[in-house]
Amino acid sequence: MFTRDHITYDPIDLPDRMEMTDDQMLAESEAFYDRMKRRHSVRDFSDRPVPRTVVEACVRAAGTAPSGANHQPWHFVAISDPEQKHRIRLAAEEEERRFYDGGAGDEWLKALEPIGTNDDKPHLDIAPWLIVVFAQRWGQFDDGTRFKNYYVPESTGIATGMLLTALHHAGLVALTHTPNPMKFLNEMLGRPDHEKPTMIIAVGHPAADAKVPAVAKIKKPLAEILTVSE
Ligand code: IYR
Repeated sequence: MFTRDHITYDPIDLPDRMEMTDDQMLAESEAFYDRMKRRHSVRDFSDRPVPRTVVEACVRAAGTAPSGANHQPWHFVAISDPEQKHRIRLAAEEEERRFYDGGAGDEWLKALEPIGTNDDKPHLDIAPWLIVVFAQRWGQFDDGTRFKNYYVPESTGIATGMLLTALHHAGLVALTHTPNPMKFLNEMLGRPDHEKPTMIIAVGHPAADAKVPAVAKIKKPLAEILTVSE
């Protein structure tokens, strides 16, 4: 991907310029908010399959994210193989049992009560796809020499957010899942040691009787999340 002949500054005209009036901008941003407020983290999946091409298009969208020095320090592994998903479920549930049996501490477990999570993770079997996100501490030129990556958690977080947005935009639901520790995923998925698994995202369609926690509908009002100085 990175070659040593791409390490000098070479400005080009801004491609794909979007010209909108103020009214169009407002209409677009409000329509986007309207769409995004319908995104929910869903734990109850149906087994309806999702075409690989849809997952690929969503990951391609995630790959357009901005990143430190444009190093794109992420790698996604998409799994639909039922046996592989099951192995991930068993390993994740083992970690989660320790977490919910007290490893998390009282305050954390109390915080999770309204969300209704526990150590049972059937969605890791049922959801047609699991996408595991890896953050890369360093990258490699095509000649094999290493370079350091910068703002790795931030960059990977932005790409992951864009992936969740793309999945929602494609009519899918997702659940971010973070068993702790997650290092078992490196070995299971054959990823190198310098990559840190950050998240498992279960992807699919919601079950007919899917539920979400009522508290998840309570979002902070704009006045609480935005301060304007003009
Ligand atoms: N990793 C656990 C616990 C968990 C933690 C947070 I913070 C959540 O918002 C939800 C769950 C799990 O996935 O169950």
